[in-house]
Amino acid sequence: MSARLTGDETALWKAAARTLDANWTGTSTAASPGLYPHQWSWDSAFISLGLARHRRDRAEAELLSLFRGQWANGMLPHIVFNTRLARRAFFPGPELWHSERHPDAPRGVHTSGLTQPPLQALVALRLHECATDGDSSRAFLARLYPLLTAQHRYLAQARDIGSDGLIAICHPWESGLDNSPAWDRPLGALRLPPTAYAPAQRPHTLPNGEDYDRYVRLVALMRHAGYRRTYLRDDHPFAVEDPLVNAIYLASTHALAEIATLIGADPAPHRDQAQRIHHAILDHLWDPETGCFRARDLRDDRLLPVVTVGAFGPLLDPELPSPIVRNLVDLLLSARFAGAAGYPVPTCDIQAPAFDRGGYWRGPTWVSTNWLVWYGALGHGLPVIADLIYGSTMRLVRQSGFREFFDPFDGTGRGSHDYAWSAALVLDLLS
Ligand code: 9WN
Repeated sequence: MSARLTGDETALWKAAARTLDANWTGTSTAASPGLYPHQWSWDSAFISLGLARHRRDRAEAELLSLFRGQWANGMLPHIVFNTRLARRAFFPGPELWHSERHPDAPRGVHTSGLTQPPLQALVALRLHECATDGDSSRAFLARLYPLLTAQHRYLAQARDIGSDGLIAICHPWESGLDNSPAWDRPLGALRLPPTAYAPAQRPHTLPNGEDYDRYVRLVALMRHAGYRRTYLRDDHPFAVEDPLVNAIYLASTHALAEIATLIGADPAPHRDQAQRIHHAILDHLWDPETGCFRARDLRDDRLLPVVTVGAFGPLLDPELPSPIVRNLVDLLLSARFAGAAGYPVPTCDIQAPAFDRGGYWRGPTWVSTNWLVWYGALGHGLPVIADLIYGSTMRLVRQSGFREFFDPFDGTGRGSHDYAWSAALVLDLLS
């Protein structure tokens, strides 16, 4: 803990550390006690950032534990199941995915068959930057590097469905922003076979039953096709290029180049790849008419209408042209986002018809997306934006605790309590 923290901040720091301790399972961190008892991919990356400030050994263990679930084709699954828990501890559990029947899936561990935003390389580099023992930290990076490059190779080979340098999500869960209104149109266009699975019983009521049913049916299609690359490219009905997912992919590709340099490997292929992603984000996801980034539906080659917090993802691109940075700052401060929210950043444009202040990823503020925009703003030397988001995030957790998500107008906490990434990212912000 840093000596410069105020009394209030020290109390918050200790509460966050206690939350991470309580969610520690012995080998990794449960995303939230009760609701999400397993290890999720991008949660694990965020959590590792917090652990790095509190229990360095656990930060490394967390990432290594996640990569135990990596498939032989490089795919890093979005859930690694805790096998010590009852099979019914979470729906959908291992029985939806049948990873054990897939030749590429690891033995002795059950996983999902989808992935999530590839934050791990960015996080691994940040872990190194805050390490006190440089040699041991470099040894950790050297151990992780082949796993990270395999993860990125899978994305470039299997998920560049549009052949344009970007990666596509094949399921809303892969975005991490499950029920974002950005996916309403492609989800609504699906003609899906019925499923044997009943809609899940969830402690909070969102996303609604109909959406949830579609999520499960989309998984069934992928599973029946053996999660095959050619099926995903040619036949799978849901394929969307999202600006937040691709900006994370880009930032992690830059991080991979730096990690390569640190451990004496060749950074050039990662640098080339980063250039390709940078240009593709601008060419395919920037809408000059409305001055914002939007997701692209590859199945009808159109930009999706709703503007979400994902529009600010490209701030993670260190080479984002400054006129576009200014556009994003104006949009962020406008009445569509921070200008009308007491506790920014809402996850959907407040003026969009789909905006819902209590609707999970359809409007509420989340600590994870706040952290990403804060980090991007710092990278572009935007202290006013970074301070605004820092202040709003601190007020949220002080007022409502480490909740899963928050009302963007009055800061009311919603969803799960003791949500691990909310605690972890506060530790990172305070450090
Ligand atoms: C589906 C674990 C995960 C997060 C996602 C969040 C939520 C799961 C769910 O919880 O998703 O994978 O059941 O809704 O949307 O971002 O990784 O915390």
